[in-house]
Amino acid sequence: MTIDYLNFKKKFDDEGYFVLKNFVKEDFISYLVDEINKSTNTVKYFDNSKNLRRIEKLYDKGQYLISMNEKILILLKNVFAKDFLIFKDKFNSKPPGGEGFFAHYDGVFEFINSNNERKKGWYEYGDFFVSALVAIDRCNKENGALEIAKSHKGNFDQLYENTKKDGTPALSNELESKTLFNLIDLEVGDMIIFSNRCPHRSKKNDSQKIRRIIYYTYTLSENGSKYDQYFKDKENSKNKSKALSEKP
Ligand SMILES: O=C(O)CCC(=O)C(=O)O
Repeated sequence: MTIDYLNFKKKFDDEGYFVLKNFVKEDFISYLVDEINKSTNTVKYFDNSKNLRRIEKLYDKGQYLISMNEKILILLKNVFAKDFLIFKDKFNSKPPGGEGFFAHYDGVFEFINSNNERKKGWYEYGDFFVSALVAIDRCNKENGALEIAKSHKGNFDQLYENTKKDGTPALSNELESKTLFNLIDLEVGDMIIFSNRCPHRSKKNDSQKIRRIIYYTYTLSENGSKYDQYFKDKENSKNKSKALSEKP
């Protein structure tokens, strides 16, 4: 398969995101799922019905998880001609009936740190964030696939004005109603690469089957790794409302 990196870069510059079909094969995903299911020393989140909804700190918990990160790093280097480092990582699981996610930017929220200082979300760690979302299951309208909009311009303060300013990066209702979202159907192993400045959301899973994705986020390596600092700050954050899912 030849990959048209220039075309991806153009799409990213124009829209803030692009889709890469068949990034990994189905058997790779099956091994990955085994590793996720067996992973330990991670952080797990459950919803009110005790369904597993998210696992964090897992990108280095198995050879396929590690390989996935390495493959994404190579792709990002080829597209952006820059080196990246993993910033944060999660596995999202949406069980049948599981709630969706409010429309939001990634990382555009304020939090209060352990010294009671007000901090600017992810912008404490950099100003360029790109995420890779890989489908573990088919993602479609019925099961709450990602809906994404063209990236918005602006720095933290400008983007923050478009949010609800409630400790989450949720978009204001006014902006959400004016924004055109594009639902992205994915087959197993397909991937979306997108900027944190792309508004995105997803609906409830109305199907009978689970919908799972991997969601790794990257920062430029020139600023050094922010991974440990991010998770430490997240743990110590005094924000009351950290949840994006409609019923966490
Ligand atoms: O899993 C989804 O449907 C969307 C996830 C998302 O937007 C997020 O975790 O920031």
